[in-house]
Amino acid sequence: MKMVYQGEDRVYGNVPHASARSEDRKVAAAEAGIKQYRLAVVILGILCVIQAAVIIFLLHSLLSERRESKRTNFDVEAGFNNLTEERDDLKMKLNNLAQGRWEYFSGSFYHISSIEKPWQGSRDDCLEKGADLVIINSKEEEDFIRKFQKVMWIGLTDSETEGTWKWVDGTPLNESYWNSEEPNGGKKENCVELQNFAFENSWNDVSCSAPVYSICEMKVIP
Ligand SMILES: [Ca+2]
Ligand SMILES: [Ca+2]
Repeated sequence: MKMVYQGEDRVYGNVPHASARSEDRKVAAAEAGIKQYRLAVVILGILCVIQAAVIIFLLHSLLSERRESKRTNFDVEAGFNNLTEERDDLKMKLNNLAQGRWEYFSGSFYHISSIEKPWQGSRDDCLEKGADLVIINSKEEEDFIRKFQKVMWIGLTDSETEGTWKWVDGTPLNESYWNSEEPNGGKKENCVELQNFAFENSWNDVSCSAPVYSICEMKVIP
């Protein structure tokens, strides 16, 4: 009986020892599992960050490409519109050249009106033809216009500021061909006609409302 108890003691004495080892193994296995789980979470986190970075990079590239593409399209469209405008302008000028009597000189065509009008009305007629009242830039151009032997409006006025003469394109007067004692009209004479065509100094300031022939200039070569 004693042996039995001893045996039983050994048996009962072994039970907690084996159980503890089993528990240790379970704990170790659980810890290993937790470690693996943590490692997996960290790796997953890193992958998510990399994926997000790749997506942001791709989106940025895509948006940049689209912006660039839009800009290119806009440039092409603007260039096309400019060409269309230039073509229409040339068409109008060619039509007017074909219809009227124009003379070519040094990069421009010139047309002399058949009726006398005030300065502004004459200018409007020139603008309708795709031209403007003549701007005289050189002695050669002054001589060319004098050879028509006609009293004509030119594109020079001091209507804006008395005594400050400006051409119709807004440029100031540098080289002038005033007749002797001209300009002499003060505030009553603000527009200029080529009057004394027999002489190089042929210009006269006169009232803008006077009816006078005019000469248009259409620049074709800048
Ligand atoms: Ca004046
Ligand atoms: Ca005068």
